[in-house]
Amino acid sequence: MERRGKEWFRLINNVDTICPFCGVGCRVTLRVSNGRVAGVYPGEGGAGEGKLCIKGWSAHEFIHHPVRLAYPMMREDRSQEFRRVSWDEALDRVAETLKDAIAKGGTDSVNFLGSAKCTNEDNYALQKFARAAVGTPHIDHCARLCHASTIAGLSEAFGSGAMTNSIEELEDADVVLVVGSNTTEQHPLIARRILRCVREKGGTLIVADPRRVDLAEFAHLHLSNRPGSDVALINGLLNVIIEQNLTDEGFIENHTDGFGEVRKLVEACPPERVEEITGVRAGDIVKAAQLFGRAGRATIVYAMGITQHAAGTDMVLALANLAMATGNVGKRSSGVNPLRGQNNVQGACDVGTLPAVYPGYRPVDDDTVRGFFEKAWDVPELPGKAGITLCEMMDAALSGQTGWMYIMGENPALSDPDSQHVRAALEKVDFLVVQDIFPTETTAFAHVILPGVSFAEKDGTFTSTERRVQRIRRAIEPVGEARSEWRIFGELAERMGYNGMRWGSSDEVFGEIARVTPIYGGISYERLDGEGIQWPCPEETHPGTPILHEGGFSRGRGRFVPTPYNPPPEIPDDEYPMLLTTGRMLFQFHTGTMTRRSPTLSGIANEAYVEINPEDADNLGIKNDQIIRVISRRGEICAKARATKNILRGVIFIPFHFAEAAANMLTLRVLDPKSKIPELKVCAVRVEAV
Ligand SMILES: Nc1nc2c(c(=O)[nH]1)N[C@H]1C(S)=C(S)[C@@H](COP(=O)(O)OP(=O)(O)OC[C@H]3O[C@@H](n4cnc5c(=O)[nH]c(N)nc54)[C@H](O)[C@@H]3O)O[C@H]1N2
Ligand SMILES: Nc1nc2c(c(=O)[nH]1)N[C@H]1C(S)=C(S)[C@@H](COP(=O)(O)OP(=O)(O)OC[C@H]3O[C@@H](n4cnc5c(=O)[nH]c(N)nc54)[C@H](O)[C@@H]3O)O[C@H]1N2
Ligand code: SF4
Ligand SMILES: [Mo]
Repeated sequence: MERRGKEWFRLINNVDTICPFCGVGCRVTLRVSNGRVAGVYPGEGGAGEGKLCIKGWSAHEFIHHPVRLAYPMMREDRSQEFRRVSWDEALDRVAETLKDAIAKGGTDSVNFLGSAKCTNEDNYALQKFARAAVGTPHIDHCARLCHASTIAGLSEAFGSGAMTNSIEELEDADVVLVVGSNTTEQHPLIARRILRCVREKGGTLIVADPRRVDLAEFAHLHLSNRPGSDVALINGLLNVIIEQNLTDEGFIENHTDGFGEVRKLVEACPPERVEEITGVRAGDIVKAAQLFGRAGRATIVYAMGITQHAAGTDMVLALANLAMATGNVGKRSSGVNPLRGQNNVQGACDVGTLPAVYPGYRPVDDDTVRGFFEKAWDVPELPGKAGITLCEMMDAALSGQTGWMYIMGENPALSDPDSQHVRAALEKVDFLVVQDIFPTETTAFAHVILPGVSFAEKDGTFTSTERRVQRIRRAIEPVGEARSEWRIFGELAERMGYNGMRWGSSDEVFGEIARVTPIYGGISYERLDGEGIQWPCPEETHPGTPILHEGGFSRGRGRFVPTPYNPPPEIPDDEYPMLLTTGRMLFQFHTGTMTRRSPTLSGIANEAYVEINPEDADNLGIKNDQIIRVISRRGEICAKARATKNILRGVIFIPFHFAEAAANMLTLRVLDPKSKIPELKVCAVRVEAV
């Protein structure tokens, strides 16, 4: 075969970018050969310290999968097959139907979902399109299912809803309290720091989780509390800390308000009472409180075990109370550290893919803020009210209020609670546009499917869980006719008669983000060539901010908020006697669109299972590996039983990755009133041998 010079250059090429899976944001180098990504290697340094977990090592495997969406597809109605169409035809149709929908039902009848898998530039473009070109406030994304309660809780307590400290600091803590985070499987390169703290640097680890997760093996104390009982547990810890004078009175006095009310509340939560609610022995609660309260530097790490509850915001507020009462905010190796899940969920939130805030978390109902964006985006009027949230969009679709929906890079048919309800909602909307890189359970309901580009085919930025903005770089040409997402919104904007989105490059989009988002104000692609930059970074000379609230809280003074314990909305009873909690495993990611297409990952684990305590299994006549049926008030699924002592009696655990045994057929659609996050971690079920 003849090789011309240019192709020869392209034969092997290394491109430095960021892992597309979790929020740790490890650096990867893509090895490109003949226009294809042939392998992934760890990039030097960064959060992952030159290491990757198995998902990172396998990140090239889905990119060239034969079923990647390669061209736009369309159909008139859901009874027809999809046909391949040109980009012009598809985008014309999207714009026409959007105009019709607005003419018929107003801008309130159209909804947009952004994507924590896509770049900051992509999400900025989506929310700007929705707000400026369409005029609707109804924009949200999967952060609603994930850390909405963190944003609500930590904003109220501290003034900023992000991880207070940096990943690297974890290893120097005296005490690490890990609550509801299966860190070794879900944030492996953060777990490595915690293990180093405990095994090499003499730190103490406390784990609170109803399952004996791997990290618990290394813990000084494992508190296996009943799912949904964490507010009680944390109030109990604070009770002992106050009782034994382990509070930091100086910090409370100088930096916070409202401690008196919290003190009054937790006085009524002695360890013996907390034991009754949580199932954790009173003696262990006292021990944990003493360890935490006596530490010079205590840090809290948490994830979905805390946030995904109908009382999720209260759970987060309780943790903030604990940190403030012991003076563990605003200094190294301390703080309250929500581990953000998706590769760019932090960034998608930062750039305004949320219904109540413009880029940079500025409230949509503030006239000054709105005025600023009307000027910046050159539109006469922006929506001045908050939009509805993800789960509310599904309700609105079902009730006929929402007639037109655009979903970029999400798979709600599998990832939202109560799948039957969600699928009925997706079926009901008059027109559905889905922009993804693979066919999914959600594209099955679409009228138009648009092929986006994968992380390997685009330039842009992801913001990791430690607020670190990092560059991702295009390594290969788009697969087929796939197009970068922000360009798609630019073209749609033109069709809607709005010309404020004529960017020529992702660099230009980022420049605009920096101009309108003060926390990103001093960041530019040029400055991102090295380590990335942690926001807030307001000016070009600002080095970025590894630790938030140093010397004072973002909101001025920290706010203690009393958090009375409320039981979860659906608890086991005679008919549904077991408690179901759901989550993830190491080898699969969410709805599996990418990981189930990786031979390495699916070769290891590609099957649903139900973790059940062996005593419960015995009582129900269930053997290990036997297929069992799990039934809730919403639906039922069948999967293999996995008997393990690592789970509390009376509780079962199902990972939500597998469409053929979808955990969300069972889950509950009850929302936290403060943050609208659904209760994904507790519902009542019945289990039967099949
Ligand atoms: N391999 C892999 N990694 C991922 C993901 C993935 O899908 N696969 N997803 C990413 C995303 S978006 C996210 S948000 C993170 C999630 O990361 P995690 O939150 O760590 O993952 P989960 O499995 O949802 O839940 C964590 C733990 O909460 C416990 N738990 C359940 N209920 C309760 C409770 O009421 N209280 C307490 N204290 N604990 C409870 C569960 O037993 C489980 O061990 O992972 C990210 N990383
Ligand atoms: N029962 C239960 N349900 C849960 C959870 C739980 O713990 N239990 N956790 C919840 C949490 S924390 C989360 S974050 C959500 C996740 O919910 P989703 O975000 O809906 O799940 P994903 O499978 O990550 O979907 C991402 C989609 O983006 C596509 N994609 C990937 N890269 C790109 C790209 O560059 N461009 C475009 N256009 N598309 C792309 C993928 O193919 C995939 O279809 O699930 C939630 N659901
Ligand atoms: S820890 Fe997260 S970011 Fe790092 S390699 Fe694994 S999946 Fe990728
Ligand atoms: Mo998440």
